[in-house]
Amino acid sequence: EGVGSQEYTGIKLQVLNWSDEAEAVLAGKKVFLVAATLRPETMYGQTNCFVGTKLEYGFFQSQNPDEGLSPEDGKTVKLGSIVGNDIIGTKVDAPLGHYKDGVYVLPMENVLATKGTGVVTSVPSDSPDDFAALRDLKKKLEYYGIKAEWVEGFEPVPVLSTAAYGEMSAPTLCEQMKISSQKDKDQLAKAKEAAYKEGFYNGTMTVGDFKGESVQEAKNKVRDLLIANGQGFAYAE
Ligand code: A2H
Repeated sequence: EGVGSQEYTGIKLQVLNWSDEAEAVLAGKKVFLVAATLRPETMYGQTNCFVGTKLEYGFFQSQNPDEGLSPEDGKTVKLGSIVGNDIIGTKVDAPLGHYKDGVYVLPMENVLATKGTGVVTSVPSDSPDDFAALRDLKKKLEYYGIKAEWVEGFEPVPVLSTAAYGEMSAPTLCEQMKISSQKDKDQLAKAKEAAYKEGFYNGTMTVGDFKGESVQEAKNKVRDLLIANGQGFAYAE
């Protein structure tokens, strides 16, 4: 990221139930998918997790079984890898999330191989990219090879409120800007910028442990809570 670096939070999504393809390889192992986010305060609104279908995902042995993947740890041992497509339909725990029984791993077209871990935890209330991609999947289950139960009932959950866009900044912006799919990349980049600025500088939490506090205050508190819970870690990229 040029000068300086971004403060990410790694979110540990524990696998609850593997997809059939992954089950054959990874049955019985305790595994976390690690998602990189700049917005830990939105984790209350997770509805699913995204991966790129063609990307290769490595599996690493943890030094400490409770620590998960530690990027600073030079000694982590790579055990193998699996292609994103083979983990679609895996059920994972979403830390702090509204959907307590877990959420599903789904495909997204715009996941970059070069950013974070290639795992994106999805918050469609506040991320226009996540909202547009999840809506595409719901419209075209067959085309994307998605089972209805992986998306049905997983609606955007309000997390924070802003004067400009209310409690659903991403759906509101996608409608205002006539964004019709995840392929509208230019418009999505603008919507992302608008949602981020308004949410971060003018947002108030409407749910969770820091309800009523400003997003700016809540952000670090939620990150620290995730770390204290053993469900997250801070890192810079
Ligand atoms: B953010 P920046 Cl609610 N490919 O988390 C594409 N996108 C990726 C990625 C990858 N490999 N790895 C992480 N990301 C997403 C939450 C969120 C995010 C919300 C709103 C905006 C937002 C829930 N998804 O990002 O290019 C992750 O999505 C916009 C700032 O480094 C991560 O934070 O700025 C964000 O992109 C990092 O993007």
